[in-house]
Amino acid sequence: MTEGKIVKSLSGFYYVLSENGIVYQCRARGNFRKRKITPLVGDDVEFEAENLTDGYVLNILPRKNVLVRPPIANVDQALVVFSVKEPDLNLQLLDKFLVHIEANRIEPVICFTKIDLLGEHETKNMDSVAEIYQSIGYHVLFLSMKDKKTNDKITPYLKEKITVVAGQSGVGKSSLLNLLNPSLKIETNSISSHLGRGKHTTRHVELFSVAGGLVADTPGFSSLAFSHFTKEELSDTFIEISKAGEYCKFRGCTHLAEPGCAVKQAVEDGDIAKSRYSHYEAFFKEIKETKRRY
Ligand SMILES: Nc1nc2c(ncn2[C@@H]2O[C@H](COP(=O)(O)OP(=O)(O)O)[C@@H](O)[C@H]2O)c(=O)[nH]1
Ligand SMILES: [Mg+2]
Ligand SMILES: [Zn+2]
Repeated sequence: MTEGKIVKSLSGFYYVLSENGIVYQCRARGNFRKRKITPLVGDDVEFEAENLTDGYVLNILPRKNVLVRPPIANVDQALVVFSVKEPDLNLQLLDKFLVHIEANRIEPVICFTKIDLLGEHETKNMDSVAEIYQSIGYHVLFLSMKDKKTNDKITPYLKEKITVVAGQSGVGKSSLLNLLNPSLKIETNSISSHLGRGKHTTRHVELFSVAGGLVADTPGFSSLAFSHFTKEELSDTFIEISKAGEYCKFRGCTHLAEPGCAVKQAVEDGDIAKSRYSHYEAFFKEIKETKRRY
């Protein structure tokens, strides 16, 4: 019996990458089937295979986490890709992605793309945006497909990790993966990821070997609904709000209108960015309204 990692799942077959770098086509066998556990891409498994095409997955090793959309286990990291232009940067959407990523206990790396489209003044603006996120503790990368150094900037983050790529359509996710691994030849500038969910495309999930790690070609966090969130979980996922919140006068302070709120004070003092706080308020409202509907 050998250990390996499922890198692709298609038509009842699981493709297991073994430690020696060979991929074995396997079927599922083993007691996890009785327990109704389905092997997922990203799973570490024990398997046996006498040849390349007739292997068996026998056991699924404990999972660190499970992402639902797309279905991937053991995700370490998410590249949160936002273009600074075309489409314009939307900080509320960025914070929404971060909230969902934090809730899944996945490490985000913020990638601002298309920086070649910025003028000098806009570059300064972007520096202050980056500072907001860096001061929270996030890694922020500025990337352009037209810059040869882009590859070197991002490669160190991918090594030995499972990474999903998150972000709106058109921000440059596919271009980025192609740059990192030209043999992938992923179609760029396509809106098919939206429209193609119907007839032909089974949205199969696959992990590609990129820069010594594994990267999912499927955009991570395709659903950003708050239906599974509680209001408490929301403040936990805003790292700096959760930290400041320890000093609020009341336990369970929502940081909206209570007296002695350390979060509101921190916003006033400029220690928490106004944009971040107003997105917290907006998401809080959204969660409240979602709950009311049920
Ligand atoms: N100017 C500029 N355009 C880019 C950059 N990265 C991607 N693009 C363009 O943005 C469009 C969308 O890119 P794509 O990779 O398909 O985005 P995706 O939908 O996120 O996968 C394409 O026309 C790319 O050529 C960049 O760094 N600079
Ligand atoms: Mg794409
Ligand atoms: Zn408070």
